[in-house]
Amino acid sequence: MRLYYHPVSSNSRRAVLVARHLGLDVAFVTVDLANGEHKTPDFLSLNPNGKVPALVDGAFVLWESYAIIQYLADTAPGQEIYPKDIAARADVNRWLFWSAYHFAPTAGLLIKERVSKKLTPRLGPPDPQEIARGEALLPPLAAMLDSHLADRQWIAQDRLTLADFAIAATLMHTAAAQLPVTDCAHLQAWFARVQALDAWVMSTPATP
Ligand SMILES: N[C@@H](CCC(=O)N[C@@H](CS)C(=O)NCC(=O)O)C(=O)O
Repeated sequence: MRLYYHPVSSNSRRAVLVARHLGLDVAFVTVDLANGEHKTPDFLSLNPNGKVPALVDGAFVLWESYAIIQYLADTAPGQEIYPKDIAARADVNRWLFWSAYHFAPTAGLLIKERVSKKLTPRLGPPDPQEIARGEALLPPLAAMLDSHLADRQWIAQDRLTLADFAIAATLMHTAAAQLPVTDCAHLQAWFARVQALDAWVMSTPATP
């Protein structure tokens, strides 16, 4: 399999973490976002949205990071991070959808303004209104997750699952995007657990 990604992309990081954790035979191919490689015809033929990550497995091409991590888990024999039991899987899926629909896009407001625009100047200067929006909308989401984690080690099923990798990936930009999550003690303790995993250590770029 080949995973087209960028080391500073949190959506990519989700897929990289899962591939590393599962020890899958995946070749990681960097897409040069700063120079617009993701908008070239070659890359658009893989992902017509012009975004990373994208996964190629033989003739099968898959985009959308959450679909990719589900697929990666389903290809790994004996994996334990994406349950087969219907209710347990639904519990994990619930958090994946929450991440995809609420948490990541909201954090993404701040990541775009404070990280992406720095890396890609053609995106223009930071927009104070978008920063204000992110700063207002993210804390209630973080507080909900924080309280969920008050008496748990992991987000779903009392064990490490795709939900942990999916949500932690977004937090890779906590410092650079000044995400307002640092006073959430339970969330921070859980994030430290994820950061201690080999998959996280192996996936961390030298300069985030
Ligand atoms: N919903 C998509 C989002 C992918 C996405 O927005 N990727 C960003 C990097 S984190 C990207 O490629 N941005 C380049 C662009 O939009 O021009 C997923 O989860 O894979």
